[in-house]
Amino acid sequence: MVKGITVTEHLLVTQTETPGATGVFTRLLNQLIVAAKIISREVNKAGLVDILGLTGRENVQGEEVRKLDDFSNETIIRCLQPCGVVCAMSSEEVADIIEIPRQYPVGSYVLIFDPLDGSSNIDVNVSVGTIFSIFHRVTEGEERGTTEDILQPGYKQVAAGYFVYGSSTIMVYCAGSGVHGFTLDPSVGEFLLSHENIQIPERGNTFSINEGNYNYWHEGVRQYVDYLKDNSAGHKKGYTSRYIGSLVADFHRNLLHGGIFLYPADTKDPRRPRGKLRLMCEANPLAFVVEHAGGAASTGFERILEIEPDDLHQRVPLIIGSKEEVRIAEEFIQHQK
Ligand code: AFP
Repeated sequence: MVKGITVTEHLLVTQTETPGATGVFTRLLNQLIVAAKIISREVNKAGLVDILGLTGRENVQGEEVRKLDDFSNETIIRCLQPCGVVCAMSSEEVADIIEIPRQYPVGSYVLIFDPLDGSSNIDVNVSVGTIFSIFHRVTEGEERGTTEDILQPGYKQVAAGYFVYGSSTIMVYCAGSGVHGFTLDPSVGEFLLSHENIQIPERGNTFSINEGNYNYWHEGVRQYVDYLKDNSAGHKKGYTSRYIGSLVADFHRNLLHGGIFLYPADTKDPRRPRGKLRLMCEANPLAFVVEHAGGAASTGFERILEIEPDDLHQRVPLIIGSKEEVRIAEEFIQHQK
């Protein structure tokens, strides 16, 4: 497809080629894109809040000032709820399933999202993002969606992707045939095709992990990271470390240039022995994207996309990136089982 076409045009062309497509999926993604444009606008203004003296709960227009993660969450819900495209939603910010109110029609899809991933970085101008995952509903007979519709293994995703609000705002999505990237041109307000059919290099020399947790890792992870840093280990090229602390931004860099991101299980916080990142709204969608781009995503022991979820906010260890790098990491981790 021609570089520079809008994401809407790209969706229309690819969906027209999909047998049985009804247009509902295109409408869902379009609504999500509208929400992301609104969030992007607010993220870009985030640093102005203090300059304008908006330290209380109200801004100059007398409107309530909300935290950006709450704002992003509400924006996505407001853009999707009334459209009749989803039967239920789930968000990192909301404990329970998000139901569709009775006054609105329900649709045949389920949307799971992390509205503002990396939000603790906002104050210091670091890139943040929105991650999304889309499934078909599975319940029949129920009018509204239920938890059963949300708790599906990642291999059943119909589409997934993310937005990064960084030096530019970009969108990367995969609906089953290729991973495509679009960059927001703020002068025309459109996402334009900038990265068609992204393929992650099979090897990469970047590793991304929070090394502050070294003493809390299991032995296999420690040995793996020691190996990456060992100049005498016979690596073709030396490894380099890059860790932003904003999953979408770390993931996006490694997707384009190759490399590996790890957030392993650790013993730092006994309340989350399975790691920090969430299966449904972080690991699954990025695993779907990376596999379609030729990479891999694992817990160290199993493929992320095959995990049968048991909780909306289930956490998992995440090892994701270039296929060969993930394989080597698994070898170290499994060896220490
Ligand atoms: P926040 O959304 O609270 O900033 O968390 C970000 C995140 O979920 C993910 O985007 C990062 O990769 C990871 O946590 C960073 O965690 P550490 O600060 O423990 O390294």
